[in-house]
Amino acid sequence: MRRRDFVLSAAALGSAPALWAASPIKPSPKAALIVVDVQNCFVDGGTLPVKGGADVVPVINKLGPAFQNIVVTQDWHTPGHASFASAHTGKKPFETTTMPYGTQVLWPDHCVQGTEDAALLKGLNLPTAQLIIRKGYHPQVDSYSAFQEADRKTPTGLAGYLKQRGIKTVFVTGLATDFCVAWTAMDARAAGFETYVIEDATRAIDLNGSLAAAWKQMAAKGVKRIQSGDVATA
Ligand code: VGL
Ligand code: ZN
Repeated sequence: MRRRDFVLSAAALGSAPALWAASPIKPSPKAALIVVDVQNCFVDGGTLPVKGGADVVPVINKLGPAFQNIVVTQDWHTPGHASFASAHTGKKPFETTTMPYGTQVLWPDHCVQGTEDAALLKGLNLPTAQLIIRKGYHPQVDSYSAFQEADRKTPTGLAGYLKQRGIKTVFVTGLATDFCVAWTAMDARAAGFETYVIEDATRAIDLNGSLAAAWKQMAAKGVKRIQSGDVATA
C-alpha cells in the first residue's frame, strides 16, 4: 500500500465509531439478561459493601423490559463458609489463603443463606425474571461465577438451563464487576455464549488492581464491554 492510501484509510477509520454508535443493540428473543448479586450484602449497610453498589438498580430496572429472558443470581453462603476470613485462624478480611482449588480471597462474613443481608435489593424491579440461581452454598467451595464453582469443575446448571431454552447471547450486569460479574462473563464465553458486560450496570470492589485485571482478562476471552446506552430500551 502506498503511503498516501494508508493516510486516507486511517482517516476513514477515524470517522467510523460515530457511525457505529448510531445503532443500538436490540436484545433478541435468544438473549438473556443476567443480574448478578444485587443483594443487601453488597451495598451500603451490608456486610461487604461495594462502592456505589445501589446505583446499578435504576440502570438494571431500565434494561429489564428490553429482555424476554432474565436470570437473577444470589451469593448464598453457609454460616462459617470457607470464603470468610472468620473461618481461618489468624486471617483478616481481604487477605488470601490457599484452598485445594487455588488462591482464595478471604471476605468478611457476607450473604449468609436466608438472612436479610442476602436478600435482593428491595428496589430491584424485574417482575419478568424467570430464574433465581444461588451459588456459593457448598461450605468448602466459593463460587464467584454463576456457571461454575471455584473448584472449576462443579457446574451450577446455568449453562444447561440457558442452552435448553435456546439462549445464544448473555448480557451481564450487577455486583461486583471484578469478581462475580467478571467470572460469570468469562464462564459464559467458555460455555459458548456471545457475552456482553454492561459496564454502567456494574460496580467494582477493586482490590489491589483487580478491576483493571478483570477487564483485561475479559477482553482476552472475547467478552464485549458496553454501556447501557448501547442497548435499545423502550
Ligand atoms: C462477590 C466477593 C465475595 C461478588 C461475592 O458478588 O462479586 N465478591 N462474594
Ligand atoms: Zn461471596
